Amino acid sequence: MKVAIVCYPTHGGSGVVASELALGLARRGHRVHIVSYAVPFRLRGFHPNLHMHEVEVSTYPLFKYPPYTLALATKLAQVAVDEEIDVIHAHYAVPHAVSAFLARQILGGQAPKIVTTLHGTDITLVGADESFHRVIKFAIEVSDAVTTVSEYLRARTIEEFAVERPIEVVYNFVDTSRPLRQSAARAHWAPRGEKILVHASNFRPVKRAGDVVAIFDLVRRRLPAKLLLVGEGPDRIMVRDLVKDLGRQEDVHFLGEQDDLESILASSDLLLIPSGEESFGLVALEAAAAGVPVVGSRVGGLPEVVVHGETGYLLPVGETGPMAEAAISVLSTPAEWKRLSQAGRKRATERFDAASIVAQYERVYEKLVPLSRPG
Ligand code: GMT
Repeated sequence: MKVAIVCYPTHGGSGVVASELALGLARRGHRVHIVSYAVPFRLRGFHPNLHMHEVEVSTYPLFKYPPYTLALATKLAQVAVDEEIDVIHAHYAVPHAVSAFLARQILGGQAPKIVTTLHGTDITLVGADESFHRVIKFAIEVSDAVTTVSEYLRARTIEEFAVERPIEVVYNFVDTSRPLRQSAARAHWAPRGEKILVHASNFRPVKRAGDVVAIFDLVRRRLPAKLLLVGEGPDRIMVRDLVKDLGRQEDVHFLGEQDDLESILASSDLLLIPSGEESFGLVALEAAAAGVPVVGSRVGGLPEVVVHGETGYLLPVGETGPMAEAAISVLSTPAEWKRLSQAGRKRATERFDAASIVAQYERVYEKLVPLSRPG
């Protein structure tokens, strides 16, 4: 099978999932073409069966907004013809699924099939915006197959867009066969055996990074601990000010964007994810796979990833006090920490492993592409 994967190249979960899917498909012998405005960070370097196609957008004084959607559609049409693509797999509806549709219209009868994977904010935030609503509904309706990353997101998509077409849930995944590597984080940031709490996000308001600091402050009053903040985004300055106001500068460390999140998670004791909205929460799964218990909010698709009381604790959005109590209890009771850690790793391996989920995507493609096609 020849697949073109369209995704964002950034550190967000949709780009990570698309990149890991590309690697998984390539390992299984498919020819995979990544189409994006830059090489996704997980795909730098050489990977057999994997090919990069960077989209460039021409600038012209008339363009206040460079027309990326059109440049992407043109690139997809070109790659589809040159590489005899069977399936275009668009990750994130805006604008990827729309550009894929345009490419299909350009190509007519010879066009590849379109699979659209909805990731979350393309439905819940961007999609709910009046200026995009109709075009996203259209892109969902005209795709040959649509998947969502959780049951929650499937239900939300049907409700938000009143779509009647079938939508399949294909969960996000982690490669649990990769050996766990610790980073130098523990020795460097917690030399006296302090507990390490970690938060990784794009620091947008939906992540409620202020709550992360509030929870940590309560934990720190009760036990020696450090907080590692991974990622960049608009709320970072607010968070830095909050840390200062609370006098926690010594204990909170801003790591910025990190390519090797896995090893930072593997060096941590607890993940905080108190988001106001989360269709899946990929980092919660990555933490569980690394044997790290999770404390967060009971919202969106997170309960499908984190089992309350079994692999972590989920509490109502904004309840930083109870979240801190849960964190303190987990961190100060070694048997409890171990129980959650082992159950999280087991669940990640059994339910969300790359091998089975990549095979599930393969089946989505195979339903659309006649077996007789070459490749
Ligand atoms: O908009 C974002 O927050 C980023 C977006 C992304 O591109 O990573 O996150 C969404 O997709 C992830 C991968 O499927 C999910 O794990 C996240 O839960 C989802 N974010 C939200 O729903 C807020």
